[in-house]
Amino acid sequence: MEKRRSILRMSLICILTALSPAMTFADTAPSSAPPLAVTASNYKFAPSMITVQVDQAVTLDLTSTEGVHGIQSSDLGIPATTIVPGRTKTVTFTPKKTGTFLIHCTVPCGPGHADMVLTVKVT
Ligand SMILES: [Cu+2]
Repeated sequence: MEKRRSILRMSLICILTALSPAMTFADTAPSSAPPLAVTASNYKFAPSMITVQVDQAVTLDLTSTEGVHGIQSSDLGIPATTIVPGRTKTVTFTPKKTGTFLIHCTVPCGPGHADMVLTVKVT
């Protein structure tokens, strides 16, 4: 009986040892989500709305096809970021609360500037 218990214990240790690398990988991976591409132009972001997960790091690949634009959100932890044609700006942030956040373009870019909004849904 004691021997059987010992074998069971050893089996359990082997199973946990075999599983732990995968568990460690899942725990330490900052984000399994692929980067989200957001393209700015006069006077919109495309897509105009993105959905991200709370407490999960997300990376935005920001480009502009027309004009200089920008984003910033203290609610979401997005630093002031200028988006210039011909360059990809990469921003990584981790949303800390759920909700819908409107990010207005931070660069006065022309007549449609006031309506230029990127909506970020955190679920
Ligand atoms: Cu603007």
